[in-house]
Amino acid sequence: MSTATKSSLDALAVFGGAPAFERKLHVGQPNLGDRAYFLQRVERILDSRWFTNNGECVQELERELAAFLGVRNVIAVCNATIGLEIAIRALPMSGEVIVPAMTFIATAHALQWQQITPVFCDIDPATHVLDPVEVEKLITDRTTGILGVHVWGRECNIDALDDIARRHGLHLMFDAAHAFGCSHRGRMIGGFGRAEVFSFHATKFFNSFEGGAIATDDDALAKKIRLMTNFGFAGYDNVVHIGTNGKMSEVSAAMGLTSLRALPEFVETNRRNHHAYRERLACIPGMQLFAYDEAERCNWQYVVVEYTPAPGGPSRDQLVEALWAENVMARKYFWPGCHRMEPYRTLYPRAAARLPHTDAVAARLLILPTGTGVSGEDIQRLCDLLALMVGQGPALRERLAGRTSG
Ligand code: T4K
Repeated sequence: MSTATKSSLDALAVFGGAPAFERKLHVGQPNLGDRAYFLQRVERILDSRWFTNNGECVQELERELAAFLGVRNVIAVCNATIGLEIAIRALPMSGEVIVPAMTFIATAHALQWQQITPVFCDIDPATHVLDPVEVEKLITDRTTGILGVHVWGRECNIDALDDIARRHGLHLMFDAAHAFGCSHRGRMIGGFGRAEVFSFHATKFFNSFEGGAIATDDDALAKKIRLMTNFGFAGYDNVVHIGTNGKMSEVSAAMGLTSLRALPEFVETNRRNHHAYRERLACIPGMQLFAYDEAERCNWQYVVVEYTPAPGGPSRDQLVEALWAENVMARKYFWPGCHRMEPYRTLYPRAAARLPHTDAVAARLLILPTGTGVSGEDIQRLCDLLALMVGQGPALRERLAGRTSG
């Protein structure tokens, strides 16, 4: 629900007007599939008294995911962060691993958590994924792997990274947290590198409340990952490997199965929303919508805008402040980059010098709400707000700056 269109700066909520939206429009508001199906699965779980530890729903979800992705093995996990940690350890990576800083902090933490140095590498500013030329420059005799991130669901330059990994004898794996339902050369993401890790967190377009999955075509690696996900148990009272607790619960798997049945609807809504944004943002100077490759399968789950203010125009942060006042909870993912957050800023102070594209892109990013909770009318109103804010840019900038300093 939203209120009437605004036509002057005075009407903006940041200056005391009523917010344009009565309820908050979140980036990452969960999608919900068929509630009745989910509740029926939960009833079954309750009746069965089998709540976790490789239950019926987890097994069914793993089978359906493997078929959907076209990979030999899928191991459901409690979240992607633990999934990354397990896959990294199972390969095993050690020493130094090359990774982008343009990612959610979990990618870097999954390495540093196990005393592996994340060597932050710059991105291609056009695609926001690892620049293979820069990757190769960072290889040392301590490097054991490359951890690419298919950020926004846009696939890495997989072929070039694969070639580098082969030539240097490195492990290649992917953080595919954003890339469920996306493809590379027509093949689903999930089957590349040694392993790929998906996130099914509530904020992802496909969710299992919390959750994730590790996909790999390598049967021996999958066996090891399965052991590691369940404390190393090979059977009752028989521990054969170091492990942790990475298991997905039955209720999460039931939600995953529910989301899987609604996948076409979720993707179509995201695609429609993306196109609506594209049409409206094209008329607003300085707003560049990140483009997906429409020749590939795509989940369209992030509406990523690179905003370059006109001279005298409002800054990205001022726009975010003004949008939040209107109940549009736009985000600045992944500003300021992992390298500028602790402990990395202190541990690796020299990393920033080699990340000019990461810093420049991160300073421009504005992520806008999408998903089944966002309608075409919401997008129109939101873009009308942006047009007003940018159109009256110098005045908005001055009033916001004056308000802060006053
Ligand atoms: N690798 C990459 C590249 C990732 O992006 C992520 C996670 C991971 C690895 C690790 O995956 P997991 O271990 O989480 O499976 C959020 C998510 O928590 C995180 O999963 C996600 N990426 C990241 C991009 O976004 P925050 O700190 O921004 O979350 P938060 O609490 O601010 O929520 C985001 C927005 O969603 C808020 O505006 C509120 C809204 N929201 C959130 C929840 C949880 C809802 O409307 N409903 C909800 O239930 O990290």
